Amino acid sequence: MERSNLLLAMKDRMPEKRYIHTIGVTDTAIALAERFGSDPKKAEIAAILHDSCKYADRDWMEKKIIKKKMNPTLLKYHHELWHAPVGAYVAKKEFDVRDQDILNAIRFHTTGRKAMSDLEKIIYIADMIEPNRRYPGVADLRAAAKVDDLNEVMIRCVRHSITFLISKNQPVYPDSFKCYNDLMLKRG
Ligand code: DGI
Ligand code: FE
Ligand code: FE
Ligand code: FE
Repeated sequence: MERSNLLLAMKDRMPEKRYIHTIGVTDTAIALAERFGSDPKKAEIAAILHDSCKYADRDWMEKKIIKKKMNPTLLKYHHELWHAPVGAYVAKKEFDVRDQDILNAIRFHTTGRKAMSDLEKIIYIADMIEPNRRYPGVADLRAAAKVDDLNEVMIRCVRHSITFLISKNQPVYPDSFKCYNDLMLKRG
């Protein structure tokens, strides 16, 4: 599907604010892909579709996670995490996305994971720093994203997410720790 058609489909599935976020992630992801030598076309599709299930019914997502044999650990953690793997499922089923890297970028956009591809990192980062995001520390992350080492940018972003969750007394999904440790251990 074309960019404009995918965007129209997203407009129907989310409130205006989330749609504006989606466009912000898309523009940011394309720019990051161009800068880091990743495929901007893949970044565009992954970004447009990344939050397609942000407002999906919770019970429906729970059933999909069970029925499609997604990681059952997801169900023990906050339902906010579910829109990412279920979004990857919807990208494949409803929007006919076949590219595994695009699907993984959607699937792991909230938690990250060990050994992420460049495209996965780009979507994770774009989601955190797109221009419409407002949270304490976002300016520092935007500045950090200007350095030329994608892994360093990713470390800053995932560290911010984990630290934020801990400061809010929230559990942290294991993939986020695995993501962080993997990047730290590979650091030159
Ligand atoms: O969907 P977005 O708002 O654009 O961003 P996102 O997909 O990164 O989701 C962010 C939300 O998910 C935010 O409310 C924090 C929550 N979250 C992310 N990782 C974890 C988490 N919540 C818990 N409890 N544990 C996590 O590991
Ligand atoms: Fe999301
Ligand atoms: Fe995120
Ligand atoms: Fe998002």
